[in-house]
Amino acid sequence: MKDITQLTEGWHLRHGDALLDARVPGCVHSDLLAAGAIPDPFIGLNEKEVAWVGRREWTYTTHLAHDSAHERTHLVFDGLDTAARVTLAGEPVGATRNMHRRYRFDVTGRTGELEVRFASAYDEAAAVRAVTGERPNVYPEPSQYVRKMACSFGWDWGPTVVTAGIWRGVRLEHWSTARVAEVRPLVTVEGTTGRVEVRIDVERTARGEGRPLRVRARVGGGGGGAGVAAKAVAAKAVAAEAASGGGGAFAEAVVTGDEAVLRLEVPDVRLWWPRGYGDQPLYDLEVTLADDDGPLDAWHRRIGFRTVELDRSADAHGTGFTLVVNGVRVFARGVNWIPDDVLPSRVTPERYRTRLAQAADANVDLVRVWGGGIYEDEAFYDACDELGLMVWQDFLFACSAYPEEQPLRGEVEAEARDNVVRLMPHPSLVLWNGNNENLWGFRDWGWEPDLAGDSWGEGYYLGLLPRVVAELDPTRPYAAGSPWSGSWDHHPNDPAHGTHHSWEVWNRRDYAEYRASVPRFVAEFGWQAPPALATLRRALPGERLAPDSPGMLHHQKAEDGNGKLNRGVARHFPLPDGDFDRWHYLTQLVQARAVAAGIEHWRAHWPVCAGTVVWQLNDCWPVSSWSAIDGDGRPKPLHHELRRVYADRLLTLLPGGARADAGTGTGEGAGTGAGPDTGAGPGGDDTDAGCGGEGPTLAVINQSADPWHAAVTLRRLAADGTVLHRTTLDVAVEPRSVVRVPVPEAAAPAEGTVKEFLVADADGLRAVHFPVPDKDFAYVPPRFDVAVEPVPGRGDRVDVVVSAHTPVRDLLLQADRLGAAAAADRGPQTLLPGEVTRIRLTGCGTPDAADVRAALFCVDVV
Ligand code: BMA
Repeated sequence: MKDITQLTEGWHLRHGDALLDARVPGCVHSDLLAAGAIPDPFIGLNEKEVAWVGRREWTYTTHLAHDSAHERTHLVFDGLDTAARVTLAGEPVGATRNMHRRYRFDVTGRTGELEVRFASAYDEAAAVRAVTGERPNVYPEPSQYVRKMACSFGWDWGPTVVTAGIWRGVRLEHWSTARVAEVRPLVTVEGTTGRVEVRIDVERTARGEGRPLRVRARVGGGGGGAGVAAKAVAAKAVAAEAASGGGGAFAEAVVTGDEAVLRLEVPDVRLWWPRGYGDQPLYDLEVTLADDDGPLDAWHRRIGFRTVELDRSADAHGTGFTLVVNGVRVFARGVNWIPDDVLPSRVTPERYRTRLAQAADANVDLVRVWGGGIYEDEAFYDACDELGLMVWQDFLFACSAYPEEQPLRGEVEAEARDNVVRLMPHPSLVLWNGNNENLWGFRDWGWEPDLAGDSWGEGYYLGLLPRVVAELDPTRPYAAGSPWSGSWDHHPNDPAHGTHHSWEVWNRRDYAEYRASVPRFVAEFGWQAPPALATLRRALPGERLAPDSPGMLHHQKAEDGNGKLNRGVARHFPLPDGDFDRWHYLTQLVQARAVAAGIEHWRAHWPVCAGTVVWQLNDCWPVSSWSAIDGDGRPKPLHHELRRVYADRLLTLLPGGARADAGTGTGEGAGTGAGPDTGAGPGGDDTDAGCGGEGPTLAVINQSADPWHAAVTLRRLAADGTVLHRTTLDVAVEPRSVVRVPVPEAAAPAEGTVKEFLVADADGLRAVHFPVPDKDFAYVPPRFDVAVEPVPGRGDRVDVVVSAHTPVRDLLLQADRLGAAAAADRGPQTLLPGEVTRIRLTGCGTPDAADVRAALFCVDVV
């Protein structure tokens, strides 16, 4: 049987004349940090102090003594970052230049000092650029010349921390006769039967050549009981058989070549569903290889049975982009995912699980792994399988033109093959996508003339990658890019066709303008806010915090980020002068409102719009960014707001006058000012048939499998909360549909009035509509009482009970002000006079009511 020795101990990193203890998996920065040789790049302005690390060569060493009676020994690296020469006892073993691939070297019979010497990624990039020539990049960094996590080089939310190191596992595999080289399970469902076609590649030693081997695939588990049947079909096989029983079934073939295809069927299969649509049963799939002397090798993964299609058919509105899972058309409630740490080797399985559980807690059902990051660790996809989070996986190309010449072309193909095979067992994976914004960049950001005919990646996105997916993983859909209209016949970011990135609003306009169009699928849009105060205090110790204090500015990487934050606030509120706490509350509030405005409007236009993917779920260090969860893992108010606007049931009031046409402009650059606004959208059909008038529209959204009969109470209120008009609308909403009804004239505040507002309530859900921006509204000074009530039997929990005497708009408890580990269970909420809310607070004991009061904010414009 194959024998594995993990090589994670005994490594050293050479630093000058010193040999530092090294962690493997890990990276140079972590080792230098542990040794006290560099300051923490996440704190203050330290990022600048550690820039030299990425410009140098680094060498890792360990001693390889392991001896084995097996015929072969392979040295296997699951990830080397990036350009490395590997030697053993001074003799070459191999060379690498791709962080995203696994490498396997034959070191049979060799021992001695194992050395992995990493070139600076900058030097590697320069060497490749010298061969391929220059290509445009949104950032002034060489990320397109080296197959390394692009955001290592800095991004508009990330520091420039150019890593090197053995960033994933490394081990010796000792084996004889034959081993399982690759397994590709192709999962399909027909009627009530799940099928898995297991394609197995075998590698043999010379002694194993031609020897009959038994290859067995077994499926079991899934909560399916013993009712699993199996059929076997063997390619190049001498004999095949199948049997079932004992809670599983197997198919077996005898092979003399190096390939086997085994097919298994699971009758009455339990389907895997995205969260909110059903359960996530996972079945065990085991492959074993044996000869007459006994077992040689084994492979195991969990799989799930489900179908996924991407409906891109043309219709009256343009070209759709709708995911269909197990035959059910879904509105994707998505978030974009970036590497959770700029030192990605630090992200543990527990941290993945925590972060993804936070996404699930916000009613997210799709996570897009963005192309400037990494193909994530198994633990990421395992958690998504279990949590029912659909995964959209980008191939790793972002915001630049990529040469298609060698040595990159071969690397791109090898990397694509490696990762498609690695990730395809996961049922959560629903879509492969060619790149982030490069088809758009070519057309709009001046690349086309700059390139003057040079290669730029189109051959990858429209040629190589779809070929690789069709060959290796034909059951999954592939999209060429995000955004992408489906062909060059339309602008790549045309909202009426395929995926759209909506950046014009954050960059230049008020968030209300999200309501000006109904793209078919919004794959990116977002709004910035600073992190939680406790995160800022940790990252910027000793700094007198101000929007433009040195640390705040350093931890804001977006072009004119603070300008855009301030203008975003100033459209709604007087910009607080010198009051950092209020600025912080208002920027976080505007972020939550902005993203909610987009999602509410686009969900209200299902099925024309079939998904929103918020930029962005997480951060990779403490920074002001578009994230819902900050770099220390603390939720911003947006995270709570996502829970509301992504719930199965949503009540929303859409202001009047917002015509919602598909195809109103193409947006602009990558948030970096990279390109001009083309404004070249072709226009589209009116998709907003339900709200032609000037008054507000009530949208009742039901994404659940059950009908919703909502009795919606509409109240028109005076600024002090006096009810001026009240009516109830009975709205019946079919499963997975939306009903839009005009608000009756008597209930609607007059257009432009500063003295009245509208509230809709149904089944514990609330929507509010103010006809004018906050700064123009005639608010009465908010008044409320606060009490702190212990939760019986739970010393770590209290309820903060707030009783309103006036309307209290967007009341928010910033829990982290009460303790670094404190958390509140809700975000901004609007109360009417006489209403009481209970906010569950954990992680800070029983705080004083006065302290709680100081951590409570609300709109206070008088
Ligand atoms: C899009 C993303 C990222 C970027 C974000 C915010 O361009 O794909 O590149 O961080 O917008 O500008």
